[in-house]
Amino acid sequence: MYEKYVNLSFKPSRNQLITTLHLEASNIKHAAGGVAAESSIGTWQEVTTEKSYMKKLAATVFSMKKQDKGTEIKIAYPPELFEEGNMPNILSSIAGNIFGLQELKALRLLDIDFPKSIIKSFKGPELGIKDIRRLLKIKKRPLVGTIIKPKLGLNSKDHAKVAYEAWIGGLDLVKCDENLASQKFNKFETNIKETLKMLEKAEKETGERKIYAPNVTAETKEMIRRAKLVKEKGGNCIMVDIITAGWAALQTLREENQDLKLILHAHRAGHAAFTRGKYGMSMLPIAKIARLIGVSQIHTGTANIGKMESGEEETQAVNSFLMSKWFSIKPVFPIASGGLHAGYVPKLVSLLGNDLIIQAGGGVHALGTRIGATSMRQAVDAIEKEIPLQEYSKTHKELKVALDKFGYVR
Ligand code: CAP
Ligand code: MG
Repeated sequence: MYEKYVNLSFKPSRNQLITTLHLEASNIKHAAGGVAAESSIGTWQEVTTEKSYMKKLAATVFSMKKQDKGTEIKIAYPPELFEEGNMPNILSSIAGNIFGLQELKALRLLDIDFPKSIIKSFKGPELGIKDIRRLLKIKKRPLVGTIIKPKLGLNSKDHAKVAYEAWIGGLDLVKCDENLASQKFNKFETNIKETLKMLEKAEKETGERKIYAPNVTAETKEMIRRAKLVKEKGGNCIMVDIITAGWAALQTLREENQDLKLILHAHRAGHAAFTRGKYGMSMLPIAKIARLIGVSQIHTGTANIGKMESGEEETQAVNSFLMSKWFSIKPVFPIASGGLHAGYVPKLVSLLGNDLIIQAGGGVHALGTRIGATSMRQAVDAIEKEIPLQEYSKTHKELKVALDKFGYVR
């Protein structure tokens, strides 16, 4: 039954959507056919209701390559199978039921190649890398930022004070943590009021533009309300947890952002539930989906530096996609975050390049926010001046504090 969805001599046309998957099963051809059937028009039985006019909508497995472990398969989908501009719908086919098929021992979606017709049905980022650099007047160097820590619990005034210390210390960006919303201890409205006041003060005192990324993650209508409030109060960025908020909500927020013109900071909290396991999807498809919908900057990992698992090659591949030319879809800023500190900056930049936002939470606030912030900025300055960190720390005390505490990596 499922084998009829496999045709290894099939040559997909350019307008087809192509997925690449890693598959493990005892009968590969049957399992691969099952994935193509269940993600397009088929099921486990031939049904009497099938019409000949709809067969052209069937997906086709056109490549099966044996790997050391498992098999890499490629599936071609006619674009008419999907509703253009509807990301949840596209994913409900290509990344929906298939992971639950009993005969599979592993199934991971490694990549999605969207055809032009589908790409054109999404707007992509309202603001991309170029817009962010223009706003900050930072041409080349990596951006440095922090996450307010403790991640939850500070009241609005203390939250704002930490942000001020971080900006005054030299950081470009301050963000809320992924699980801060509008809890009683720090309501969104007072958070915005107090912190944007501090942003203005820090900009005046440093003569530099700064970014504040408050977390608007909530029910969708409420997210829009919060995003509008940020705009009204003079903010330049909002953050959303794209996995827990969901793709439909992100599409709605992006639609609204056509008018708001805010930097859309995408946090990926929850991604590791399915990017790490035997069943799920890799970060590359997530990055493609997020860029297509229209985030401005997105967490993509630290190339196995720091506290979070993320392969070096994988992070490099995801980041280079985010910055690649993709029809008229703007390039997106990759963000490295998680267990980072000033001592890691040279290694991060050597692995991931200058078009990078480097964020450190514990690595900043453990030293005293202002000192930690300055250590991050000095690390980036040292790279720009091509001076080894240890050398630079001899004349930059905050960097020395960081290297003494955390050490550094060549
Ligand atoms: C980092 C962080 C980020 C994670 C996200 C945290 O804090 O704020 O959310 O880095 O991981 O809560 O852990 P620290 P990723 O700097 O104190 O580790 O970027 O991999 O999605
Ligand atoms: Mg966090």
